[in-house]
Amino acid sequence: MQTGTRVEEIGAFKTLEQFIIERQEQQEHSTGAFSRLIRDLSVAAKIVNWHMRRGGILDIFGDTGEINVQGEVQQVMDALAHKEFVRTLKRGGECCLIGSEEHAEAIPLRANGNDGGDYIVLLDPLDGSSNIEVNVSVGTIFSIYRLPEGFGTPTVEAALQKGAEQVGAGYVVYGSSTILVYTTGNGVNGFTLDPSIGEFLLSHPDIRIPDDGTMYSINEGNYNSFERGLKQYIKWMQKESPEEGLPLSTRYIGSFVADFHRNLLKGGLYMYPSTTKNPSGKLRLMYEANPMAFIVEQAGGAASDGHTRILDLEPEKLHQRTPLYIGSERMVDTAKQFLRGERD
Ligand code: AHM
Ligand code: MG
Repeated sequence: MQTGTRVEEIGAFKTLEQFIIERQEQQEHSTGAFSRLIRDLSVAAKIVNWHMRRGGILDIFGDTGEINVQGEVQQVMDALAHKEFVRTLKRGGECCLIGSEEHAEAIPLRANGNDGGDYIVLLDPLDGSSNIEVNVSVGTIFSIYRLPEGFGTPTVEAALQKGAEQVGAGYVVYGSSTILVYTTGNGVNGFTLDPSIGEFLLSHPDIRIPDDGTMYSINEGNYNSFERGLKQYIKWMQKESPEEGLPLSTRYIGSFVADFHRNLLKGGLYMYPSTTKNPSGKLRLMYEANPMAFIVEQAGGAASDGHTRILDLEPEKLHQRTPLYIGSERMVDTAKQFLRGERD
């Protein structure tokens, strides 16, 4: 990361647009469609950011009174973020199908035959939205697939591909600053939105997650419903044992994007396991676990459901949930050893 850069040196940074075009030029047969899709997603993120920054004043924080497909109370900003992403992707013309946390069915954008683009976008338009009212960071998560051959008019089946098939994935954190991080399978790069010029600037080139970390993130209020191996692992992390680098620290914001972003930069492990309330875990495979798993692996980390690599899971439904252990490779490995009962 470039630190200590003075404001008058803003021109020294590469913009997201410049970065995308440079990458595109390196690919021989590129049509530019994928670059335009990333551009469209970044435009939608800027619009959502615009709403977020004015939310308190315009009184658009709070809930809509509706329950979404997840059985959760929908926030006004959830609905607004969903609308802005759908509208921008539709206008952009590179996306043929959207799957969103805020919509029960997949949304086809191709009116008929071959109009429209060849990419499928699955997204959580506003993750952690219950935190908005108290001014805590929230985010957007997106996952991109290519439309497989043979789908003239794409249906949800076209989107049900393994995470390993993703051609791109990213997230945006709307925090103390707004940062967009994405991968296309060639490393991970982060861009900070400069509000004065309205551009995402390359602030975090080639992000690598530390192999090990000192922080773990989990909702420990659910402790009594965790499986035995996980309880043992947590007790181990809390041990007073300086020679083993223990105890570790807990950091849990309750906004997956924000917890993930911190762990990606500093090293750490985020866990949302199976609980009594959420036996299959809480987070959604297709637009939360898969995209973050793609990113973390590209940064040198790991993601598992406790036993299987997230990117190898076979999806069955758009909104299916999965237990999730994601972050520094060594921490994910240790968690798996405890879950298998190999350590106590
Ligand atoms: P959401 O997509 O409906 O916002 O739910 C996902 C969120 C994550 O951002 C966060 O890590 C988790 O739910 C928090 O859940 P809990 O309150 O059970 O700890
Ligand atoms: Mg979410």
